[in-house]
Amino acid sequence: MTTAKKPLVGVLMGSDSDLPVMEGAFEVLRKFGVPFEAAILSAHRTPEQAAQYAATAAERGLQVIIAAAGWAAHLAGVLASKTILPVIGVPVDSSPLHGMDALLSTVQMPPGIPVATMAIGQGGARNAALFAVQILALCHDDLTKALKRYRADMAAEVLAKNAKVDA
Ligand code: RP5
Repeated sequence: MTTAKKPLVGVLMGSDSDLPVMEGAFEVLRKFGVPFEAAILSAHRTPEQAAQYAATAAERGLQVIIAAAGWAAHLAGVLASKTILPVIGVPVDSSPLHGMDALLSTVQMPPGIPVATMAIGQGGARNAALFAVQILALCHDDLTKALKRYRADMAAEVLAKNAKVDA
């Protein structure tokens, strides 16, 4: 999956079973008009290809990587070890431990190789995309404007609910 323009964000998933969790991230990136690519690569099942993806990401024009994985989720950490691009990790709730295992294996990077770890599951997926947009906004004024509009719309939506609160 690749958008027409040259991708700025690479979204990797450890398995195609992670796709439904990541739909929200794709939706956010599309909403902000951020070109992205998505692929299935695993730290365990396709370790060479995952490492190669990260090692060549910057020269291919990517500026941020989002990595989603469940169980012992080493994908984000492995990618982060092969690139100096910011890597955002999404722990997927696909295991019998409901993602707590993925959360800890994604967030508990030893000092030296950080992974910006989001919340478990669909909420984390959406936030990963928003965080990627915020990183890109550092060099893209149009994204800064769009993010401010997004926040204002969100606040207005919340405040509008007060009209319906019967207390
Ligand atoms: C991880 O194992 C994937 O990220 C996925 O969340 C989990 C289960 O993968 P499948 O067995 O469904 O392919 O590597």
